[in-house]
Amino acid sequence: MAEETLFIIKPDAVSRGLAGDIISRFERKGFAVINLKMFTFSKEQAEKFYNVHKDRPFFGELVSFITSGPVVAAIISGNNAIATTRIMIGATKSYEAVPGSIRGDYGLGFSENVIHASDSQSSFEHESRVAFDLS
Ligand code: FUP
Repeated sequence: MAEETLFIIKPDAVSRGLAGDIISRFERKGFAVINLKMFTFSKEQAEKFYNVHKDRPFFGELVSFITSGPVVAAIISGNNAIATTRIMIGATKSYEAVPGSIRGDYGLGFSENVIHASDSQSSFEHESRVAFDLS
């Protein structure tokens, strides 16, 4: 059944020129790109986006990193999009993510971990509203 999800190519990957490769991996997998946007998060927008983590000790670092440069946000559609995209991005710590996954192939960081993807329908709805400035 077709489902939509959101991913955000983070500032580390955009600055390294990896956005095209990463988008291409989702296209080759069979997903359709429904919406695509390059922008830089404001602090307020980032705090709203990561609201679920607001009481965590790493919240400040997370907001500071995601606002540090341009990101590329995409909404994609396809079978089982939310769970399949989470498999494709790999483990949170890039240095532990298996090669073949996006984090496993492109990164070594933890907070700087290449890509974000929604982990549920409710996070997709919240995150896509914030990233695409929808009300
Ligand atoms: P993920 O869903 O894989 O992006 O990971 P989480 O939702 O657990 O964490 C969100 C982001 O916070 C991750 F991209 C990495 C960052 N993070 C830290 O920087 N330090 C931590 O201790 C935990 C997460």
